[in-house]
Amino acid sequence: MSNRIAHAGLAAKRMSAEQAAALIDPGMSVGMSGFTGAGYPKAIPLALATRITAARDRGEPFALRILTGASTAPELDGALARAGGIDFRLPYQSDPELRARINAGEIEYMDIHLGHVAQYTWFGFLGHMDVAVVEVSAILPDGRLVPSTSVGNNKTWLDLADKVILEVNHRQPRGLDGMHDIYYGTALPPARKPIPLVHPGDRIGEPYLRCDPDKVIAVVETDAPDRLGAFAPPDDTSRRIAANLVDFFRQEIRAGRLHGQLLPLQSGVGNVANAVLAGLRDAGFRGLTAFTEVIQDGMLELIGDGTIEVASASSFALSPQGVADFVANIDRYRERIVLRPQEMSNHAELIRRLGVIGMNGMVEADLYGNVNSTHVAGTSIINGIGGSGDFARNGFLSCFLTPSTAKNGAISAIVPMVSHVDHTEHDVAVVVTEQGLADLRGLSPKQRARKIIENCAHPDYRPMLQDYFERACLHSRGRHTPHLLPEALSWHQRFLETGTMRA
Ligand code: 0RQ
Repeated sequence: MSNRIAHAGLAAKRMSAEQAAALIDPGMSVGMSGFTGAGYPKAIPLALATRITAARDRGEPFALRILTGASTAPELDGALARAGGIDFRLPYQSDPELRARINAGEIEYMDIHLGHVAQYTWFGFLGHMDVAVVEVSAILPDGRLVPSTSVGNNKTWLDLADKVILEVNHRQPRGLDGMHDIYYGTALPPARKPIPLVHPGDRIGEPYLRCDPDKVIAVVETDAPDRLGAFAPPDDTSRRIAANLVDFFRQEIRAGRLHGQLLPLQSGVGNVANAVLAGLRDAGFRGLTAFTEVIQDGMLELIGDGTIEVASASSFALSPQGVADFVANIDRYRERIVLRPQEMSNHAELIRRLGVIGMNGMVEADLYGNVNSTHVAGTSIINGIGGSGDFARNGFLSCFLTPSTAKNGAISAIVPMVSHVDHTEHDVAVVVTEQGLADLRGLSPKQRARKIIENCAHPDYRPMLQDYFERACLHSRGRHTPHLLPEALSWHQRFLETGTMRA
């Protein structure tokens, strides 16, 4: 028996990925593990893609509903999308092949708050789940599962799917055992009870996933790494964005609205997020905590050097160097990292109770503080809202960060009106670019507009925004939120027609 599969009944269900993939039929709703490129099944989706391609070559339709934790990797989203095997997908995704097919109208994609996915599935809002395909790092003698490098929605998929297929990945470090905290106390309204978590490091559940062995129809062994990208080092722009935010935190401490250890941090993915974390360390912050969904390199470094005492998340998104450091020091990290289901990492009740500081990237913000995190020119999806909305609405402070321009200056990240709204003006407290920071708390729409133009817009676009705002104020004779409706989206139109928003 494999030393990772200690349950005799489940060991007897071992088979190849091809045999397991043959158990998944066209039209099924499949819940897969995986969150930001960690802990996704590595072999079955590839085998499934081969099977789907063969079926389609024979002229037989074969497509699936695919639900995950968040983004996965080319072996899952990429391979299935390329095979034409996905007809519906949720939630967050970031695979280029999948994105292209969504934007080509071939795949229906539902963008949904990461914190809503599990409860919507329990409510029955997302339909029936036929099969769960979940990567784990080991199976215990009693059939409980040692989770892998992400937890995501695995608990919900294992509970609700009719059948379960497990991938046991020998490459995942054994030292993951004990890092997870799976809370089984959730209930449906009106029977819900308060969740007993009052500090990011609290362990309120158990380290293992429960799974009815009778539901398991296949166990596939793999030995493959999570597919991870290397992060570019912070550039000058992201360092300036980070410096502006760190200065703001210092002012908040001086004003008595934050204490020296701040409040639990949530940090989005990407180079700007990494730069902000490095900026906090360089500024001498110590004893911080994180209540976030993803631990990426910047956060791991801060946990390693003691800047962050404890971090709660649902997954990792590490570069190969980050993985090497994590594996080498896993016993130390296990004391400081808690991996939870995303229904906990992104739970409104917990984010509100802990007073989390949300720091997320964005595509564009408008004069009044509405934020678009997901769409180019209002129509093409990039990745999805992910967890940003969970933190923006419920956090102590919601900060949105971006370079002031994109595409070598052809696009302004500050526009008259956003072309798609993910976070409304009511959920956005702070907008930060390399130009400066706009603190929007307690301001009316017109006050916000002046601050965003002055502090955040790129100098090339500032006069254009000023001109738009002044004419809008004149034209609307002081109305509450001045706009020139025929012009409000003209910057996006100009970009589509001429390749630049510049007039
Ligand atoms: O595209 O690579 O083709 O050039 O968007 O932009 O500047 O590399 O920044 O990696 O931080 O991503 C909003 C997408 C920013 C991300 C977004 C283009 C730009 C580039 C990426 P190219 P950058 P980042 C926790 C929180 C939503 C989910 C979230 C995101 C590409 O932060 O997905 O916050 N957020 N989750 O050129 C047209 C603009 C643009 C633009 C940038 N104004 N117009 N294109 N781009 N601004 C994590 C999870 O929830 C899992």
